[in-house]
Amino acid sequence: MTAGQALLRPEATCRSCGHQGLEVFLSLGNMPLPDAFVHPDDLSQPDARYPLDVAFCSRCCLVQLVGDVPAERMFVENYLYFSSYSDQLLQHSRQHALELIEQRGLGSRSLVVEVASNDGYLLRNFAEQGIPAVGVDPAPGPAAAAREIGIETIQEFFGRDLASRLVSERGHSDVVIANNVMAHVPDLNDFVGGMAALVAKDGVITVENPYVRRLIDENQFDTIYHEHVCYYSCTSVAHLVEQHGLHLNDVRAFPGLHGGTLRWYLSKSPGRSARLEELLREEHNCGLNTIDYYIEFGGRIEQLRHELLNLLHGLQRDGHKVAAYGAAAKGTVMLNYVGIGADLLEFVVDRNVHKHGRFVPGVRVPIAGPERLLIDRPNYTLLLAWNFAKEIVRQQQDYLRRGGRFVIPIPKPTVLEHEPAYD
Ligand code: JHZ
Repeated sequence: MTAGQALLRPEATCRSCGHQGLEVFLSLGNMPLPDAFVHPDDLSQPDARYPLDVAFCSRCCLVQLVGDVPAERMFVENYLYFSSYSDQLLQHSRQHALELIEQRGLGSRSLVVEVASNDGYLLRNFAEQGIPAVGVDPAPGPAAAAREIGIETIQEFFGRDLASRLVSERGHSDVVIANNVMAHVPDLNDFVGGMAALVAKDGVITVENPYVRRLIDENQFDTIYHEHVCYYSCTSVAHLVEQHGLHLNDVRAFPGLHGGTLRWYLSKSPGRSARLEELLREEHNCGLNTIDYYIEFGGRIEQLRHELLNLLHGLQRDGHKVAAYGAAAKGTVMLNYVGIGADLLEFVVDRNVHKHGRFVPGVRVPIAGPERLLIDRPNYTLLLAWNFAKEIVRQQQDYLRRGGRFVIPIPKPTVLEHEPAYD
């Protein structure tokens, strides 16, 4: 496929509406699994690689991957992501919980279920106030961490089966929360059908995910990886949930979270807010609901790839030491797609201790703790976790004072001269 062209795949079926004939607008090639950080004992084994082809459905407007990797391989065998490493995310989640408690009048007789509850980063806020809260998460490490802080966690994938078990054992849920998980589900209708079965007639479901419009507008191509099978807009969410008797009624935007997150509010009765109507209109007017919106994307990220490589090679030629910050899943995609390996980067640092001593899949760059920035003093540090730029730069004042500089890769490779403005 050449840049600026979409390839019709007549055999490919939309995960939401079943339409046959998805239009593939981007191929990132064969990529390793983004969270399969390599243990030193496994360095002699090659990384498993899978294609990353991204398509648009012209019927329901859902952007999605064509092709699946078994979910166990991604979320059970290789999942070292712990939500609690970001203060920003913790604050955001606490705010979300407190708002729900107040608005829904939740108390000791209520039930809150969070799907993909990870290490209990959000449910702890309900538990603290004595509100019954159940987490669902198939990843062993995060589920164990949640139980350690007293959050009841069912270590399974969520779908209709688990929903009906929960209903028969615990009754319907007043609130169902699904943050950064609806993008991860290959069988989307089983997942949304499960949420519809679980939520009470007068209950609410809140779903958060990065917004596909920001992904495209800001070249956030590194958030495209095997774990993320779908990329949502208000239009595609509305189509999806209608099939399950749910109504998309409201939306809120969090521009500084994960590169631009939307929170959608779903319930069993209709009642669209003015701000949702407005956003739906905007999506229509800007062309987000047509393949044309996506078609130039591949060309733009190819350009970004050249610019970033030139910048880093130039720094190296001038005798500078370069490292990276953030062994994020998106970091794996950035390094592998751009072709930044151990020849250019000395190491990647990350706060998540579970990743220390491992290597970034594919490019095999070693991962260490953030203190290495002050010990080794790389002149430039590529900020792979650019979504947390503000939080990370704030923590790294010593590194900056000693002359270190951050390079931000998107929307355009730039050496950061000031504190990032977005929040
Ligand atoms: P972060 C993950 O993607 C995976 P990733 C997942 N599939 C998903 O959907 C998104 O999140 C939402 C570290 N860090 O969150 C922690 C510091 O070291 O952007 C993480 O390893 N210091 C569930 O992996 C990484 O950076 C810090 O101060 O791309 C960030 O990863 C902070 C704030 C983070 O997501």
